[in-house]
Amino acid sequence: MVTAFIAIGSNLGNKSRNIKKSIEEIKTTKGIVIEKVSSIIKTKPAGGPSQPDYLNCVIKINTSLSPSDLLDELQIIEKRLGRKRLLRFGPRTIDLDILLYGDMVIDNRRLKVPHPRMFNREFVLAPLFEIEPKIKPLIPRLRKRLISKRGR
Ligand code: ROI
Repeated sequence: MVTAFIAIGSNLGNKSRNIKKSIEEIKTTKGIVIEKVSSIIKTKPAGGPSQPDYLNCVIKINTSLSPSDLLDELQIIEKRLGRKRLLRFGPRTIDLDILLYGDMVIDNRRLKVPHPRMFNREFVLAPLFEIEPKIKPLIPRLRKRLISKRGR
């Protein structure tokens, strides 16, 4: 079993229900056990086109799924909840991002872990630190490892 962290965001439709529904779906996925769920926080959209405010949250899971199988499952849940990929960085019904997967550094076309944009996103870091305060001092190291792996 590997500990992983997932960021959840929604800014279309019934945002609170979308987030709760996604957590229910994750909970019933084989190979995933939810350990912790952060508060759901209201946040201003960071980047992208003008769009509604978000609700964001982070969950901690234990999983027996590989990173790519975990990504598959999360994308199936996004589709089931009605996500359509319209615009990059545009508004979305539900967004499920893998932030961390154990201490693995992954950099392929489908998946980058640690999530390369998590480090300067308060809407990710605040709920992450709420449920996993001990991760806070590790953040600069995580970021450096990702950068050295990607060779820039
Ligand atoms: N901004 C906030 N506040 N929350 C998000 O989940 C979020 N997701 C995104 C972009 C458009 C970058 N901005 C966001 O993908």
